[in-house]
Amino acid sequence: MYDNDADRRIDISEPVMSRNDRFAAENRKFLTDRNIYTLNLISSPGAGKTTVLEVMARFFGPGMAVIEGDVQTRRDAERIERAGCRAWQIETGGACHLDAQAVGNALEHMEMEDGTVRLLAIENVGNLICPSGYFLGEDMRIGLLSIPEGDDKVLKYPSLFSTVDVLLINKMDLVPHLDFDVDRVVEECRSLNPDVTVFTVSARTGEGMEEFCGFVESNIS
Ligand SMILES: Nc1nc2c(ncn2[C@@H]2O[C@H](COP(=O)(O)OP(=O)(O)OP(=O)(O)O)[C@@H](O)[C@H]2O)c(=O)[nH]1
Ligand SMILES: [Mg+2]
Repeated sequence: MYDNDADRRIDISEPVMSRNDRFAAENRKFLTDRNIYTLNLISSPGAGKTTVLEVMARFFGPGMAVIEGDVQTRRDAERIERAGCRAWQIETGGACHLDAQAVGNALEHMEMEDGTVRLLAIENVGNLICPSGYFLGEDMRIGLLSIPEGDDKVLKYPSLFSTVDVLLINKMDLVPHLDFDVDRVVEECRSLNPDVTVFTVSARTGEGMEEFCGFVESNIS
């Protein structure tokens, strides 16, 4: 039985800010204070996140920095550095997603105080499910889907595709070789997420990449 003592009541209507969301809010403040626009790239393993970022690194040059999330190895960070941008690798040691605290630790080490960096891209661990529940403090969430994965994935993984700002369909050069209905994917994504912006690209041939990079650039203040 509860009495009327207000001190003993818990107002369950008050939203509970999760631990991750508090770290994400700190990241957001850190980044907006430095005028850095932030992307969170999410896809299954091998959809082409790093290849897209390599193209972006050549477009944005040292104005872009990258945080790479992988279970293990520095391989993706090394690729980004070779493409001309500074990169910080987070090895999660088993976790299937990045969380805001890990990103915050990386931000403290990245030395972005000189004002050169206008754009930060975070490549999440390859996974269509776990990363979607963790806000990292980003301004734009990008979901990548590549042609070899199949055109049925959007409704099978709604936690991601209902929360993305941008749907990036990659490996368009493979459309002639595989059964992939691009219109179906776009339609299903819009059914979950009417405001989503869609780009069709090939990071390998460069098709559509200038339009995509231009769109990202137009969002940077
Ligand atoms: N044909 C084709 N291959 C691509 C394209 N983009 C990436 N690839 C290839 O797809 C493979 C995986 O690309 P990555 O960029 O490493 O994929 P990822 O999403 O970063 O992978 P993880 O970091 O392991 O999750 C590589 O062999 C790329 O060369 C594309 O547009 N077309
Ligand atoms: Mg990668």
